[in-house]
Amino acid sequence: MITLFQFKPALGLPNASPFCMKMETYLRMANMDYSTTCINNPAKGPKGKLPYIEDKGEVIADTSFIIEYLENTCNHDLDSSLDSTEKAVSDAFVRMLEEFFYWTILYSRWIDNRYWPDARNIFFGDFPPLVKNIVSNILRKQAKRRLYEQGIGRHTSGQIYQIAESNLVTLSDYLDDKPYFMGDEPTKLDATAVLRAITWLNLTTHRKEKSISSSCLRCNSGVNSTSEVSHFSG
Ligand SMILES: N[C@@H](CCC(=O)N[C@@H](CS)C(=O)NCC(=O)O)C(=O)O
Repeated sequence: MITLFQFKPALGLPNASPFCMKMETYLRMANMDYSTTCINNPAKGPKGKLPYIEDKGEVIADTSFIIEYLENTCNHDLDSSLDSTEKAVSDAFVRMLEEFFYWTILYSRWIDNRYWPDARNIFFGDFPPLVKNIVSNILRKQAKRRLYEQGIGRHTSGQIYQIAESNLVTLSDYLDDKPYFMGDEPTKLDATAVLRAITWLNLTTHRKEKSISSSCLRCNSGVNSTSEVSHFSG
């Protein structure tokens, strides 16, 4: 049986990590037999990030490579109904969400002073107070450096939320009134995109971040219309 290694549930979600949510949703959508093991420290993973899986003694990290592995070994492809142009569009959306939108979530959780105290309590609540302060401050500095190196950390807070909003609008516009992002059937993009919108919606509702509320509402209708996928997220 596949074991999925991921963070424990947080923020009222099965997982605060959009990548862990994507992976577990994919496993559910593909009807695979799996169990989960919660770990706190991503450094324990083979690539220093979560999630990763173990299957028949093999350890695989990174959601893209995990999905590729599962497609090859289990002969199951959620995108089998897509032609090559549709696959290209889907891939571009996945990249937008994972390589671009992701950083705006990271900024809001780890850097924005308005939300950091809450995020710190949620993510480090189980640590003794001294360890909580030391570890969280080290990781916050690391997040700041990564955001700066990626480039998004050089923008103002307003510009970063503007990017988040424009990504959500793009997603919402493409979903339009279709049942799923790529048409009538759920595909890999639904596992990636809907869950990301839910992660964001959950945080913004929690934080009452007004500047992106209109996009969230639009995405919310998308999330509702793809409720079958939301259901897979547990
Ligand atoms: N490309 C990876 C990204 C995974 C990722 O960024 N995971 C984050 C949690 S959302 C993580 O473990 N970060 C810990 C770190 O960077 O130190 C995937 O698709 O699995």
